[in-house]
Amino acid sequence: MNNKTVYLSFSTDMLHGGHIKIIKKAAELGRLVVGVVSDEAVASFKHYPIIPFEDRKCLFESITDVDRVIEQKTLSYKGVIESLKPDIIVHGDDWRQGFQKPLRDEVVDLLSHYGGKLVEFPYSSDEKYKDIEKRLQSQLAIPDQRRGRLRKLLSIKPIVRIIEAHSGLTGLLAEKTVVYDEGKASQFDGMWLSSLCDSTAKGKPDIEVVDFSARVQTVNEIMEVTTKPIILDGDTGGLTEHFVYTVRTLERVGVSAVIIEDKTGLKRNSLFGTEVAQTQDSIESFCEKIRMGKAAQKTKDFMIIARIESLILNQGQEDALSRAIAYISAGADAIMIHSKEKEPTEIFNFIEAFRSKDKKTPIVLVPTTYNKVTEEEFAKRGANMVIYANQLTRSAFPAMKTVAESILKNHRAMEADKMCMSIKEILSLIPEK
Ligand code: SPV
Ligand code: MG
Repeated sequence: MNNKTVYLSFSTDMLHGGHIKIIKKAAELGRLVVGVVSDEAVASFKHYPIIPFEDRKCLFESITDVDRVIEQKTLSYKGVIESLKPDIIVHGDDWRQGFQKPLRDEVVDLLSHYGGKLVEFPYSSDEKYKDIEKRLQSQLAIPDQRRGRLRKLLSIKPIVRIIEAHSGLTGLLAEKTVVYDEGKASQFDGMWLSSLCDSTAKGKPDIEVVDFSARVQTVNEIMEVTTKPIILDGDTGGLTEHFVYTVRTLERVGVSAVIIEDKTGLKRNSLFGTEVAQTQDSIESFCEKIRMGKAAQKTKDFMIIARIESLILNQGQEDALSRAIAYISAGADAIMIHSKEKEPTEIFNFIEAFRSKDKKTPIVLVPTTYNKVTEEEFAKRGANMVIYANQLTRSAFPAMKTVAESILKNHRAMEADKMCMSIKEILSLIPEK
């Protein structure tokens, strides 16, 4: 056998005959090092891996043609090329086009610096394997598989990115929207079942008037067509005696987390701030709700996230901080700190003060008003999750209203047509199988 180092990377959850053939061919070129793409990098461009990294690594280590297995932390090969300096990189020729092209260009450039070679095998996509892959992916929707994924994402990602969903259709947008840029892929990590958007979609105000059964119905609609983790906006959580049942139901159906806010009485939307009467719950009473909720859950996966309304209600940072500490000692798995200010100053100050006392409890933010800050900056400052809580609803409504007005004005739909997607597109938007 020659002494050449050959590198081939995999992001697959399963090994099939096609993979084994490529491994055999690659091993004929030299000593084969297999790169297993990290969970985070796989989740960025396809779906969350069903088989965790360590198990996927074991799978390749058991193949005789494979000399060594290493982790590939990013979709880019840069890190691997710099540390391994492979003589040959093997890849399917499918990456000559599409989102992977910038990755290929980078590989070609880096290899040229030291005379490395890229060997491309013709890519063949087999329907049989595609079908198995699809069936495997559908496993992600099973409640026991879905529920714990939010905790996993929090442990592997610098910041978890969540978007609002209030129907099957918005759920699909959250599930499937991917943006590619320079060989990197971005997508949402999960869904926020906003009380504001769920109520608005039903033509009702955001005052807990849409009852829990109706909220669970929305959860089920979304769950039927998606696989990503779901966080329910649980409003105040209601009476403690009722909240324990809420936790059990949500946990059973596969919801990953509920966020409850420390308000009591008639709940109004936080973004009203002090314009309307809103009452904050006492620390003791809210802690009791958290404690009872945590005691009611059956798995380790489910999360109860305590939402602090002190900044919304002008109670100041000290109040917010002491509540955060109390809620965590009552068992809260994470805290959400809310603000309606346009500037992020009070949020930044809170994060800094909180992180000086608590290094690891996840911090959740809803940057609706202070929206100029990027996710990277929030992560740098110590936040762990951002929720885009209402943007799909707020963008869809004006579009629908403009079209409705255009039809009324023109007594026909022709003028509105250019604002609509084509009939062909809407018919094929959701495939029949
Ligand atoms: C929601 O989306 O319903 C929320 C966040 O609770 S906010 O509307 O900002 O209060
Ligand atoms: Mg809400």
